[in-house]
Amino acid sequence: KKQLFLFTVSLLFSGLQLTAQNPLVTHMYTADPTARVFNGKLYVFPSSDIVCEDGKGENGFCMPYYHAFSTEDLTTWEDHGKIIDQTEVPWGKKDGFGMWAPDCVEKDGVYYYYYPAPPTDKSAFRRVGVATANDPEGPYLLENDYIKGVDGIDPNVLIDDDGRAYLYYGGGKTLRVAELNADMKSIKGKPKVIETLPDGYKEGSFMFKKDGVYYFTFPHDQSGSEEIGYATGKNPMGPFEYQGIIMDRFKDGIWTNHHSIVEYKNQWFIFYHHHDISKNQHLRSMRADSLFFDNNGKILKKKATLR
Ligand code: FUB
Repeated sequence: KKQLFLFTVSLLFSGLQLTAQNPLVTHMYTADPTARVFNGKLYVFPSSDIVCEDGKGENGFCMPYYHAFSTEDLTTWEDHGKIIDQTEVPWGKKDGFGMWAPDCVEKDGVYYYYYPAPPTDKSAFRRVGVATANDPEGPYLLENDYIKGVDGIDPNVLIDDDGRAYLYYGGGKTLRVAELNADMKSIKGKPKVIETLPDGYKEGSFMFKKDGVYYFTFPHDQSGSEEIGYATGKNPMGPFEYQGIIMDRFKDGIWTNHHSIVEYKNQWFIFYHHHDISKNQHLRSMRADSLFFDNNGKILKKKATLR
């Protein structure tokens, strides 16, 4: 099922300053948007919030499946429908409602979709699974088991210029990184805790590389809601030096924010979420805004364009 949605954001695109409307789609709740450019299109892979019933879900979230979205003009969005459902996860609880923030990357023509889910073996709060496809829109084939040695949420993958791939993930107060093997479905050695970041709860990290610099970005909470901050380094596994805040915390009753940063058609964007349709922090909507760097590569702080 394909549907088209119009959205407008405050962005500088193809030389035009457009004033437009966030959130990006309104026919369903979407959170944790990971934006990626594949084959000239901008794809977004969010998680999905639904209303929790009968005590389902965790931490107030009920998140049973993933959709994929794409656009070519940042105005018209196509919903490619459900690409993975919790009931299909071979190693996952079938009533888990715990399909939290995902990521998708491409290597040698194969699309690798990384997602967290609650395992039936109860060995962890979340494990991270991999699904593969020949097209970003699917169909995806789910691996029979989760990635051994990885225990956490919010997987994010960087494929470096030399072809080596790194898996970042979080949970609790720490963010971790492990190098992926060439199969993209297993890790080399033990994950490493990323240090030299600010104290407090951290999750939802997103790594990108620009002009040879590794930008390690992450939601961070010390006082009841998440701001998005970042650190930079010269190595994908750190060390990183904390640089400051990209987006301030919201002060209107939502605890989470979760973002990704991508360049599309010579403009950088930050994708994130807010609860501005529902006013319920467990029913979020994905959004986007343009993002800029100064001449020294520092990210200019972004104020969310709330409507
Ligand atoms: O969406 C569920 C969780 O909330 C995500 O995994 C976190 O990053 C936060 O957005």
